Amino acid sequence: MVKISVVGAGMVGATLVQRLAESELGDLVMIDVVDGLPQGKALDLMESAPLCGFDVDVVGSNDYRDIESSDVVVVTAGLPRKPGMTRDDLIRINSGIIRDISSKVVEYASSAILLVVTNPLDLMTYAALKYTGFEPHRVLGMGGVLDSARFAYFIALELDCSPTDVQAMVIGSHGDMMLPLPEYTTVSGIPIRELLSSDALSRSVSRTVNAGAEIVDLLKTGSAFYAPSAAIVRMVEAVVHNQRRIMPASVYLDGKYGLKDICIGLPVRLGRGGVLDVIELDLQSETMDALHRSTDSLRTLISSLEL
Ligand code: TXD
Repeated sequence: MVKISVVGAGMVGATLVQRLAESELGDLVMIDVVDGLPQGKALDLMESAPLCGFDVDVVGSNDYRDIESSDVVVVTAGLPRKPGMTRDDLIRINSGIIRDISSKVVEYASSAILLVVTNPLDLMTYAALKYTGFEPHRVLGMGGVLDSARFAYFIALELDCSPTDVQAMVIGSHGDMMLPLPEYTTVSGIPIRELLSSDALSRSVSRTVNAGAEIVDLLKTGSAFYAPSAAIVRMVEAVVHNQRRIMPASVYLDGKYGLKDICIGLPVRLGRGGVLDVIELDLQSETMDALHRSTDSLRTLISSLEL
């Protein structure tokens, strides 16, 4: 049986475990620092098994020994940015959390694929890669699948069509500098520009870039978790079932796109070994420039990590 561990039993982590259990992708372990939280959520979830009809184990724990021999470890642990906290404060706190978790993953699940969800995403993916010392194809971050799903949904709203018919692509850093790519976005194979006016397209692009903040403003406390957890499931499923699916992920680059020693969102082929390869798109020159600008700003933030 495949074993999947999820670190962080908060909104994203617990919703993810529910989705994974209900799709019977593997046996599940949910870890958190808060005593009783993962145990309580795991028990509640297992009590739904007779009703929902799934037959996998869900264990909640505060002890990393329980992640032993996991095939996939998903990291959703971290603090959200709070009032008064600077971006650098958040980076320092969350990278400390990523460092602790990385050492436990190395100790107990040294052959796992490590999927990072904690924000700021591209930096935390890079930090996890450095802290674990894992091969780059085994460490990746979830950002672009969520951003692309949001872009697809907003396009579907504009077109009044089924969101499932929209194939959208968003690359770049997971944040304000993300790059929704209309030239790689289609609806049932039809290029998006043949269906949507440029005004409607730019509305969809800007709503996509602000989508995380739109949810935070509505919720008042906390951030999105339904779509993020669904995006993580797609990635975990691609690994566990060796689907070789093509989707954007934050990945380590060693020369492709003219970029080195950085993690940023680009399309990859995802399968059992993790990142099977990074797909090189023939980007328009302004998009390539924008991608390089966002890696420049990531690089300045990397200097605030204690690596
Ligand atoms: O697209 C994406 N990548 C994202 C990222 C989409 C949505 C949320 N995104 C980020 O995921 C968000 O900015 C946070 O950094 C994480 C988790 O978000 P969530 O909404 O689940 O946060 P919660 O509900 O506060 O849960 C975090 C949990 C909480 O239960 C803490 O007790 C736990 O993390 N935590 C830890 N667990 C284990 N080990 C350590 N060290 C630890 N520290 C905190």
